Amino acid sequence: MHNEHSDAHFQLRIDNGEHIEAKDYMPDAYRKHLIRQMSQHAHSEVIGMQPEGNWITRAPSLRAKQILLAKIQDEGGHGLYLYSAAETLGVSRVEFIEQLQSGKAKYSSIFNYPSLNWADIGAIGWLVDGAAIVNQVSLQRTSYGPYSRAMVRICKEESFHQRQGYEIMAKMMKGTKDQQAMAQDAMNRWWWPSLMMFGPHDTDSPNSSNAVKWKIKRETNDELRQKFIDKTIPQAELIGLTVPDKNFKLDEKTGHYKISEINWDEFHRVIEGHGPCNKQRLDHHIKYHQEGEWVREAALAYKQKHLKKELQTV
Ligand code: BYC
Repeated sequence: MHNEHSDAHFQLRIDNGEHIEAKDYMPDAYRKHLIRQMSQHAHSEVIGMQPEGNWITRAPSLRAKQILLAKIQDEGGHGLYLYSAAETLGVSRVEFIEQLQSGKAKYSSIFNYPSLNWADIGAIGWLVDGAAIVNQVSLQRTSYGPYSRAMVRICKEESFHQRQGYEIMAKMMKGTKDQQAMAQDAMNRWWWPSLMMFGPHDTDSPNSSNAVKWKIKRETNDELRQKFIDKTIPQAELIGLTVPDKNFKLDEKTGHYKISEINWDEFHRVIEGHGPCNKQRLDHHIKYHQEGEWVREAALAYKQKHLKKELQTV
């Protein structure tokens, strides 16, 4: 029999497909790995509200505005579920925000690209949420219970997000020549960065071997990227969009599409802080976080007042 507080017992539980819960024994490295990944994930949801928020006031109809508002609000909610789930690992929300704002913690590379026009809102929903959902469906079976349960809720909303983006793209492709050109231009700009969302190739992914051993990742970066490619290329073709890759080809034998090599220099530049919008995204977060200080103070004062009252009545 293994000691319940041993790494061997922990690995046995993982191998048996059990969920690990907040108060269960876990190796320090497992805890650290999750804190890193889950907080990055939460930051991505929240920072991801910015490129879309840019178009709320300029949505082309009331219907489009309502849908976009609801979607962005969902993303804020996803951030909330994920921060709460990550806090069960012993790090506070305040610390997570400090790590984000100081540049110590990452968020998804994709949100460092600008949203230049309405077609970009279509491309973000279709491609960015589309890539996210492939990853997140897999994460529903991740080994850490609170992360897995957060993912189940998030996936329900994310599939609606993907569809709203695809609907925008399909509508523009049925529109005027200018609208079609806008949709194609958005596809050209968002296609490659969306593929980068899955992270480096498996052979260049330092965190993958532990993630797979501990069943934090149920599928690898390359496996998930391939799923996304296979699903998305036929969707593009169906509405008349051209995939911006001269070499992409369906391999009839495997049923998988082959694509050109991703520009990994660009990926590394962006995750190291030198993408087109890294500074803008962080500056914006810091500014509005500071402006919201009074709301946090008021909420805390309200909580303390009521706690005092409760204690007096005990
Ligand atoms: N961007 O060893 P690897 C959304 C980093 S939001 C930035 O493969 P790992 C939405 C990686 O962190 C949902 N950094 O790492 C919201 C590592 O550096 P560190 C977004 C990246 O963790 C609003 C290094 O590269 N989804 O849907 O095993 C509007 C080596 O990589 C990226 C998530 O956040 C990247 N793309 O695998 C619309 C998914 N890729 O940390 C939509 C959750 C890699 O050692 N995260 N890096 O300094 C994951 O599934 C995994 O963390 C990753 C990377 C697949 C991203």
